[in-house]
Amino acid sequence: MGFSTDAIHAGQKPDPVTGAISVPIYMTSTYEQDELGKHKGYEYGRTHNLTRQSLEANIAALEKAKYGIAFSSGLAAIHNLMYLHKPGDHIICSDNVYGGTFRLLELNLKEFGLNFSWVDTSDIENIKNAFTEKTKMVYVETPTNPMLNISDLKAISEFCKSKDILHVVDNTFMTPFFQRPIELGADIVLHSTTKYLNGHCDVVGGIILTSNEAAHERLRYLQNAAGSIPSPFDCWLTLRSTKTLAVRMERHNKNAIKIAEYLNIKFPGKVVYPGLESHPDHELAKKQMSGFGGMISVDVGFYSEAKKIVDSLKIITLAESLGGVESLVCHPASMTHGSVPKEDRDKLGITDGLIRFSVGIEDVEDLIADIASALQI
Ligand code: P1T
Repeated sequence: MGFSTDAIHAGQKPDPVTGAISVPIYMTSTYEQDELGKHKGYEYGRTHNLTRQSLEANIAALEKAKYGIAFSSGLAAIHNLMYLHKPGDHIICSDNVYGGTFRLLELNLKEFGLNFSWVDTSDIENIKNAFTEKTKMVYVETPTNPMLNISDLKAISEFCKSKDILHVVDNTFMTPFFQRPIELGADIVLHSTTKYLNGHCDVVGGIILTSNEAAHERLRYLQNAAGSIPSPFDCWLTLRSTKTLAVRMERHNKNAIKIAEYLNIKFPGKVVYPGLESHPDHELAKKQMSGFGGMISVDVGFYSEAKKIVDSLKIITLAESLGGVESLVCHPASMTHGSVPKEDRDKLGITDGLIRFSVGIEDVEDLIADIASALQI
């Protein structure tokens, strides 16, 4: 099936009782059992929910995975994933990840005995050099948040297979519409569904996708044990949103290309967007992604200049998060990546002059006019 056919139909059958086309929102915490020891496969809301199962099957089909496990947030998914480890285990991570991911792993889970190496995964030699006998996982964001660094997923998967360790990819920025890491050999994909998959800035959620039987079984057990489930209503909203993922992503991409080109005239050499030829991994991006997405970062020089611009934008809204139909702008150093130490931020390029655009699907002429007027103030 094609992507949109799966997006609209996978995981969803008309309701057997009424024929309702839209999957019902099963708002129930528990289920009647037929008799002691006999039930319909549904025991308790934390463990089983049909609206959630529909969402899981839907996104699994899009990522070409056998299984999906939906969570209450992207970070809940990442937290659950890390329960796969034991004290002493070592994980190699992209040095630039969402600030909240860094905070969870380096500032919290490290206290439970996990060890993390933060390396530039866009150069596989750095992964090879960081590998030790204790390494159990390579955790990659590509493109990274907010510097949009690109890692070679096929090469990393081959390395992970040769060492018998898990390769995990946070695919939030690309979505399966533009990039499918499991097809490139990754073991596990995860998303903050808060972003493009839900796409309307009205749900916080996460999901893990995998075809690895052992990882799936353990992660599902751990989710039930730890309890970070999404509400049936949030699952329904996200399921409704994936139906339009293809058309939204095409428009995000089209608008972002135009805005990146416009910004590149105003700030030559300071715009980071995988679709620009000036991006150091533009060729790799073209090879492993079928589009460049809606995220753009630009270094405007100083904090004062960044503040002036973000405060002056009118349509493009100053806010954390990304991936919604509405355009947003943020200042990563003080917002999304505030918990990354300043010297690390500076090394990564997350300077006080960096601003990040999440380009929405409004009329691009209006977005460019908004930026043009903010630059004139
Ligand atoms: O916010 P939550 O649903 O818990 O997802 C965390 C997360 C995970 N991975 C990536 C790549 C992300 O960008 C995020 C969340 N990011 C933002 C809130 C942000 O503004 O960048």
